[in-house]
Amino acid sequence: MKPISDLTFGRRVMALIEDLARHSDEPGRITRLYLSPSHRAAAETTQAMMSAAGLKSHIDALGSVIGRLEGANPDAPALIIGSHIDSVVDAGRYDGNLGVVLGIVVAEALKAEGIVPSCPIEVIAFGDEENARFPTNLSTSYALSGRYNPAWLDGKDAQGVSLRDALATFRGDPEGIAALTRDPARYRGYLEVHIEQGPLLEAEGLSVGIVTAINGATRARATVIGEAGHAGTVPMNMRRDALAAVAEMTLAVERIGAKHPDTVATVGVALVAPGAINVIPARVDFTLDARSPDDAVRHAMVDDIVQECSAIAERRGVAFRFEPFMDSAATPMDQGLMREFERGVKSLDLPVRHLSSGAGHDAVAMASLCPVAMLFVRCKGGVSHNPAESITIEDADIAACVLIETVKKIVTAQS
Ligand code: HGY
Ligand code: MN
Ligand code: MN
Repeated sequence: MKPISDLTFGRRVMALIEDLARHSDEPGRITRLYLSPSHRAAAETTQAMMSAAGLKSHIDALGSVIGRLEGANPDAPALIIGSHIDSVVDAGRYDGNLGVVLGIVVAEALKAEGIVPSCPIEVIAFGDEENARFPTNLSTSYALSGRYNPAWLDGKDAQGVSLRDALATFRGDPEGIAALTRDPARYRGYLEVHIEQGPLLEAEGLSVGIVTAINGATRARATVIGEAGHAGTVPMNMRRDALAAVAEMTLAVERIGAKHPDTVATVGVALVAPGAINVIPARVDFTLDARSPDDAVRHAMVDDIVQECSAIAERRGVAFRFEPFMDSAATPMDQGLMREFERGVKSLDLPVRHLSSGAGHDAVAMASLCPVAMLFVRCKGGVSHNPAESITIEDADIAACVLIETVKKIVTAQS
């Protein structure tokens, strides 16, 4: 039984997490949207952490932070360890950040043990995994496999700022995107460690689990247009109330999403206009997030939702517009890399538990470049996308030890 360390790694992980958690665009809570000032600050902090760990680091044209250790043979296919440092609104501090700081801790551990990896190792902090600001889909990680959609540059945030303009403010480079494309032959795999964001590991008393596949996801922006009117004078049967229509549509989304045990469907944003107490809502812009491990089931579910919303709009005399902007296929993890994680978990004499991921991750995009695998870490109550998100220092330590052991086996096996 490899002794679990004296929490040295756990303490280091928590310290780096706290260092990153300082960066937010909202006082008193963590909101770090892609290309925001806090994303820039967090990227610079991450770059400094990587440099201190002995990685040659830079911030790329789209804002991702890249740290690279050349290794004994710089021409050997590289191993990438990564995750994201952007967040949702009022986020927790571990979602994404944990996988980035763990990559840095691995680099520190190899340096401390004087281990020169046989191949290059890259640690990457992606910046647009949440897709919470612009209508994009894992844009900064898809760029590495040459799948950046130029239309993303013209997408606008809630304030009407285009991604292109935000990138210029961030000191990124829209002209440098094509050059980010990597040669798949030069990458042997991508490892991502992430909080589970679900209740299973905690329910079974496990610190870590090995991901088998990531569910597919559809995301869309939708609009209902009714008619503004005086809340005091328009009779109820003569209204074209956009919010009442969207309320009915939201319940339809909930009902259809619940039809299958492993599908989910959510209306996460609903912006009401004009938004006055005595005005019948004229317009509602809302979003749909629908997911399933089975792509055919997901597509059928979304078709059902669109059909039902159209019928509701028809009956209520309002206009309904549906604009999908993400169709992310279900993504199986690479069997070979999963076995590497299994070996790492077993080297600590921990039980091996496989589980699927309901949440999306940069690993979905990285699977278009190279083999990918993920390790999940228990989080309290399975809570995430919530400031109450938390992990224990013991689990942080175990995750670090598993990742260090896994990476050491990979990067020394070739020598
Ligand atoms: O929404 C997700 O699945 C991820 O947190 N971006
Ligand atoms: Mn995440
Ligand atoms: Mn997230």
